Amino acid sequence: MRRGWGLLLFTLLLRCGGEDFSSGPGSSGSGGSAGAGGTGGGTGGTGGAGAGGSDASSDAPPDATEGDAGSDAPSDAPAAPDAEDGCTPTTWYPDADEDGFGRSSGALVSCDSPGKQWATQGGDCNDDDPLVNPGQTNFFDGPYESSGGQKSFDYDCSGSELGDPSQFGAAANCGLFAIGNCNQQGFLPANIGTNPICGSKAIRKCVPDLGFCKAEETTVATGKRCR
Ligand SMILES: [Ca+2]
Ligand SMILES: [Ca+2]
Repeated sequence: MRRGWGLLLFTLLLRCGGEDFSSGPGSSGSGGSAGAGGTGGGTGGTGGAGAGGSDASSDAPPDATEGDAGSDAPSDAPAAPDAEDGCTPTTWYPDADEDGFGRSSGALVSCDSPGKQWATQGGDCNDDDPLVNPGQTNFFDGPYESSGGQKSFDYDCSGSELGDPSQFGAAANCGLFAIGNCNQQGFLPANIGTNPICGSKAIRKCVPDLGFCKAEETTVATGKRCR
């Protein structure tokens, strides 16, 4: 009889324990899933908040982005006209004699020409005479007068006076020492500009005469040309 109670008690304990064990893992599993759910809920809550945040941020940034884009567009807009202008700053030189070369002083920078008496090339050393400029390639046998009152043959504004190579150069000395080479002729100094023979119309020619080299001077219509 005591054995029978023992079995009954054991059975009851076993049943309760079985339920506990069978439900333990189950409830533990569900508890785990509930826990996971709880975590998920928490995460979901956080996610919700995140989603809410992302919603909030998805609203704000687009606006902000659009706002930025909108603010970028206007800020880009002023730059566009500049590009459309195609403005190329150019240096303009005052060109009073309108020979295409201006004075180096008084230049200004502008996209458009300031007027007829302005040139894009400078270096004109005498802006009162259209024959005088850095582009001059001709030679002249008469001087021009600079602004300082000096006579000059520097028509190309190079800083020196070059003689026309197609004409005679400077006259040589005749006399006793030129006997072996008594056939030269050239321009005598006129001393008008810095090159003594520029503008000279006096030619000296060496001529042999009785064993001596004699000098003969003549005047020519066209003087020594220079630039
Ligand atoms: Ca000029
Ligand atoms: Ca010159």
